[in-house]
Amino acid sequence: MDGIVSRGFRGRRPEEAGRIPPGQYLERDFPVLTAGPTPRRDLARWDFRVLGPDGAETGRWTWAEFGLLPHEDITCDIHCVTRWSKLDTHWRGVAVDALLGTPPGGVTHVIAFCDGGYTTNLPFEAVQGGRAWIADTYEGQPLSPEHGGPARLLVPALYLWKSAKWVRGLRLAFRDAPGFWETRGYHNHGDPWKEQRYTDD
Ligand SMILES: Nc1nc2c(c(=O)[nH]1)N[C@H]1C(S)=C(S)[C@@H](COP(=O)(O)O)O[C@H]1N2
Ligand SMILES: [Mo]
Repeated sequence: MDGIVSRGFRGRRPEEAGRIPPGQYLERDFPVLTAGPTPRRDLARWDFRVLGPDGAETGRWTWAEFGLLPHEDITCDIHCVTRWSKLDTHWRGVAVDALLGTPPGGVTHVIAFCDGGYTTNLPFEAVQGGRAWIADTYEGQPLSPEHGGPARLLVPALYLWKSAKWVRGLRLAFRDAPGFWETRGYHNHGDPWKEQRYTDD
């Protein structure tokens, strides 16, 4: 029997079928992938800001204010371009929709910015309509510093490099502006189901 079961499906549970994008393997742990040191920010000096295309601040929340915003429970699968996927991860966070409100006409992209200087670009639709959150809780615990605590962007539909850790805000933009990995050979969009790993994929 074992011999006719293909390698990729051995040991895979039925509920996992069809949930692992091409070229990915199932990971049970939660690897840490960070370019550079883990920033530590005093919560008293943390804020989350939304900036308009002109750079003007259109929204700002302190940590205390952010904590009072409506939070949602999120269960999602996450996919890292280094080929691990993790299923049914549980988060809590604030929907990006609730932070952006109604943006000015003509906005096409958002740029996430972070403590430590990391940035990533996303089409506006990718963070709209319940597709993205600012997550502060993972598996019932405050998000750990290694995984982006106190808060990270969570965009489960795209490779995990788009889920910026230690995120401090979103800048709305009228045009695209590739971020940290997008200017270092990674794909501009990063859809795991289309295997958009590298620039020319
Ligand atoms: N600020 C910041 N966010 C980041 C990164 C980073 O280096 N800095 N790495 C990205 C990459 S490449 C991946 S795969 C995921 C990894 O998240 P994890 O360490 O929680 O697994 O975070 C993304 N977000
Ligand atoms: Mo990554």
